[in-house]
Amino acid sequence: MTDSKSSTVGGYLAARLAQIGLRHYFAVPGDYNLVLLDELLKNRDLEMISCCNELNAGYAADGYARASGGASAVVVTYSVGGLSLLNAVAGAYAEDLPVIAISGGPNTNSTAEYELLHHTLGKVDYGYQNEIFARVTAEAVIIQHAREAPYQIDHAIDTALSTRKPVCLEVACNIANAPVSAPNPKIFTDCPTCDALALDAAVEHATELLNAAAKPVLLAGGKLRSAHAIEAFGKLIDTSGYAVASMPNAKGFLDEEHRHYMGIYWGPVGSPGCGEIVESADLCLAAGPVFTDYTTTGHTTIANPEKMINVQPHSVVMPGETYNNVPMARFLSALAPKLKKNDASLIAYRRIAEERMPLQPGPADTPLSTRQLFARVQGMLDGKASVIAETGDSWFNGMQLDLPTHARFEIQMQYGSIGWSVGATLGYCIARPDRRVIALIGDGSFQLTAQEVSTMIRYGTRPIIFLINNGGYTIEVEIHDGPYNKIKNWDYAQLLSVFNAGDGNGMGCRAATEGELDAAIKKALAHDGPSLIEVMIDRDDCSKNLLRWGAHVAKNNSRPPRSIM
Ligand code: TPU
Ligand code: MG
Repeated sequence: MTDSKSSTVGGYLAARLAQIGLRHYFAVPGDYNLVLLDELLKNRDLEMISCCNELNAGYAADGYARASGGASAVVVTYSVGGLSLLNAVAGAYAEDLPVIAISGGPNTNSTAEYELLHHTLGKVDYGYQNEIFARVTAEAVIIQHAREAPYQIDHAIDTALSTRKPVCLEVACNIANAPVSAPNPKIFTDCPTCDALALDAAVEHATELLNAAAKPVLLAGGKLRSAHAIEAFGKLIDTSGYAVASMPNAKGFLDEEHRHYMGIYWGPVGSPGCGEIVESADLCLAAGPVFTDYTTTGHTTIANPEKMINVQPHSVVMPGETYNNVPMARFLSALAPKLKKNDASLIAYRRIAEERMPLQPGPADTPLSTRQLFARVQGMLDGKASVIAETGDSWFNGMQLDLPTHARFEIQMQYGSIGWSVGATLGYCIARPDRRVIALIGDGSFQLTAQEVSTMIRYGTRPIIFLINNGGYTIEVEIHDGPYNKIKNWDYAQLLSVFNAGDGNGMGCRAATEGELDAAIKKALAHDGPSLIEVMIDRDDCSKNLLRWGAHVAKNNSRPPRSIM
C-alpha cells in the first residue's frame, strides 16, 4: 500500500529520476527487474523506451545524457543484462556522462539459503556484477534492504551528478516493491565544492601570466562540457580577444562562426594554421584538455606544460604550481574580467588562415566520393542540426564540417567503441526531438548495433543516417591492414523494410552517384520518420586526414617493448 507519504523502492527511484530532469529511461526486461519496471511504470512523468539489447540501451542512455546535458537511466536484468550493458557504461565513464545504470538483482534470501540461480555463474556468489561495475562507475551499490534504499539511491544520484560519471544501482528483485517513505525535499546539485582561497590565488596567478604574455591563445578540451564551463569559456573568448582552437573531442562546444575561432587543434590533421598558432604561442590557456594518442595524433602535438595553464574540472595547473578544489567554471568566470585585451594570436592566425574553396558538385551520374558526400552533409547543416560521428573515417570527415552557430556535434573519441553511434542516435533523438540528428556511421560499426534502428522506428524518431558502405574497416586498414578488415556486405537500405515489418515508418535508400545522393537527401529531409541512406563508397576512398592520422597512431602503437635487460 502506498499513500502520498509512502512509496516503494522502485517508486522512490522513479520519483528521484523525474526530479533530476529525466523524462525517459531505456530498458530491457528480465525476471530480475520485472517488478522494478512495474514500479517505474507507475510514474507518469517517465516514459520507458524499450530497446533490443542492453548494450544499445546503454549507448542510448549515453546519447540521451549528451543531448540533455544532464543524467540518463538504463534498466536491465541481472548479469545477462548487466554484463551486456557494461561496455556502454565504461564508455560513459570515459566520456564523463552521468548514466544511472539500474539492474535487477537476486532475491535477498538466495545467498543465505545457498540457492543456485539462473543467469549467474553457477556459484552461490552474487556480488560479482556489482564488483565488476565498481570498476567502471563512480559508485556501485546493491540495494537489499528497503530501509537503506532512500539513502543509497540519493547518494548514488548525488555521486553521478557531482562526478559526471555513471553509477550502478542493483535492486534485489524482492524489494523493488517494498514500502519506503516517499522522497523528501532534497536539492540535487552538480556544483563542485570550491576553495575560495585557492580560487583567488589561481585567478591572480593566471592573470599575471596571461597579461604578461605576448601572444596567448585559448584551447577548448573535451572536459569543458562535463565541467559545465562552456558558457564561462565563451565569455573568456570575448573579453580576452585571444584566438581559440578546439581539441577534436571538444568539437561542437564552441561557436565555430565566432570571429576568434581557428578550428581543430589536432597536430598534422588539424585545421590549417591552427597548430602553428597554438604551438607558437608563448602561453596557452587550455580548458579541460585530454592529451591521448588519438586527440594528439599519436602524440605529435606538443603540449608544453611550461607554456600552459591547464584548467581541469577541479584544479588549475600552471608552470610549477597546482591549485586544487578550484572549479573550472568559477575560475574562468573570475578570470575573464581581469584580462587585458590581446589579439596578437588572432592577428597572426588571420595572416596565415586559408580560405577553403567550396567543392563543386559533379554531373549527376558521377560515382560518389567521400568528399562529395560530406559537401552535401555540410549543405544540410543549420542551427538545429546535431551531428553524431561514429569511429572510422566519419571522425575525420565529420571534423572538417563547419558547424553553424547552435549546431552540435557528438563524438566518442575517448572510448571509441564502434556501434556506439546507433544507440546514441536513438537516445539523442528521444531527448531532443526538436533537433535534426544527422548520424555518420560506417558499415563496420553499424553491424554491431544495427537492430536499434527498429527502436528509432518504434518511437517515431526522425534521424537521417548516412550509412557509409566502403566494404570494411577502413580506419583499421590505415592503421594496420589484414584480411580481418574486410566485412560481409549487407543490403543496408533494405533493412528499413525488415524493421518496418508492415507498420513502421522508416525509409531506406541507396545512393551510388551524386544524383542519387541528392535525390535521397531530398527524400530524407521530407520524411517523417528515420531515414537511412546507404552511400556506396570505394574501399580505398578515405579522407587524407585518416591516412595521416593512421600512420602516426600506428607508429605510436608499434613501438617495440623497451628492453628490460
Ligand atoms: O569508415 P570506416 O570504414 O573506417 O568505418 P567502419 O566501417 O565503421 O569501420 C570501423 C572499424 C573499426 C574497428 C574494427 N574501428 N575500430 N575498430 C576496433 C574496435 C573493435 N570493437 C569495438 C567495440 N570498438 C572498436 N573500436
Ligand atoms: Mg567501413
